[in-house]
Amino acid sequence: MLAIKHVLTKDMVGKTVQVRGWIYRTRSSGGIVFAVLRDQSGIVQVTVKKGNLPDNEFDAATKAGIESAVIIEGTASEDKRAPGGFEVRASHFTLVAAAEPFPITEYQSTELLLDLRHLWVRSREQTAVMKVKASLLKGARDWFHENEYTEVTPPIVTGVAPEDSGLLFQIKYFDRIAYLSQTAQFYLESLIYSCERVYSLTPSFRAEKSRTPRHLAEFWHLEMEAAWMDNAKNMEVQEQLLTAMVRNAVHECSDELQLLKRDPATLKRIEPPFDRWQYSEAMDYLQKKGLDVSWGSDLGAVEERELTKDREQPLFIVNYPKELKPFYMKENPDDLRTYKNSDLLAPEGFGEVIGGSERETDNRLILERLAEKGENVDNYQWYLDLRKYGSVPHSGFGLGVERIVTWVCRLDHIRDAIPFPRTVARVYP
Ligand code: NSS
Repeated sequence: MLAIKHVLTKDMVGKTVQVRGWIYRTRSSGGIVFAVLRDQSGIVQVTVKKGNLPDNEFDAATKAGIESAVIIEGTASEDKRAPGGFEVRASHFTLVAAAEPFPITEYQSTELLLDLRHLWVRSREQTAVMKVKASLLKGARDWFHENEYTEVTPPIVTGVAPEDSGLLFQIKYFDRIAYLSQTAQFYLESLIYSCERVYSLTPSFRAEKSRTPRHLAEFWHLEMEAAWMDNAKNMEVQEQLLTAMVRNAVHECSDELQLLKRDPATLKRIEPPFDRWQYSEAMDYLQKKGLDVSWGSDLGAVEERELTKDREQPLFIVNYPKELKPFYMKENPDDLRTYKNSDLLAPEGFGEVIGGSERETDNRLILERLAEKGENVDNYQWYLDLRKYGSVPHSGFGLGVERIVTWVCRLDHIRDAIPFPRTVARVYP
């Protein structure tokens, strides 16, 4: 049995091959069926000609509709009219399982495709996105491994709210209330005292009520935390990691990227160091562009788009005002109004893909900030403990995997960066 992409070469011409997969499209004219077969590696045309195979197999081929599962034996041949320039001329056609009329046809509404997501994930675009995502993640894991980070496994059920507590999903946890994790950060912060450099890949949950093209209620979060690291080094890690991820995807998935109409050449040019702009510089720039912002304004989709739409390289925005960011960040001694943090914005208008910071080590400041937020300090005692027993400067960040996929694959909406998107409107299928 051969993967379809291995049939599509000059070397195979004239050889007998076996392929299997699902019928992608099919038409018949007279005594010939032209079926295009799909497997995980690609598509190939299969020509089934009456007389070249037993009659009952030819009959099966005429009846097999889209998404029927089949096994074909035949001769690999060159044919300029076939997609990819090659085809298989069938000598055997085995119908493994017939398909009922497939409910997805060429032009379908977004809603219908979401209702039929369990079937739509078979589409070539969705397959390509999943492959690119896997390749980005492999690039990340390889990079972390080469740089001596330990992969760790933090919990998903938690009692803390490191990010916006308004965005928590509450769950009934035996006879108590618990939350679905928004970030593994606090657990990673504990683990640096044993492993020093750690990372994790987990689902994170945010009860985002607004429908936007860049928010999911459940997303995959790639996070790292490192002891003895300041925010300058933290940003270097981010640009190196991101470049390694993109390079791996370009290397392994250039066909998939092209299928998604993303030119791999633009991604190949991603190269550190990325520019670093102070938050205040970003504000000046946006004001000059005519946006109604001033020092203290948050950067949303519109502002981030304006900052990045004409760029080919990602851009760091550093030292945000404290009001805009969570309580755990380290105060910036050069400007006490701000934290030692950064957001990394993807180019071409895509915007934020990573958020990172150096962490506050002064429990006095952390307690003040928790009190300001009205948080119950009891839930954070263990987090405060981390500063009592050999506390060290440390930093980390969180990378939104689907945000990266949206940019790398040039998708219009983040829901297409995950096979089963979870949003305010949808838990089915
Ligand atoms: O809220 S973040 O900016 N930062 C944190 O959660 C830190 N505690 C991470 C850390 O330092 N360990 O989220 C990080 C990234 C952000 O830049 C986005 O790329 C992504 O996570 N993110 C999301 N992706 C999809 N959907 C939603 N709702 C979402 N929220 C954040």
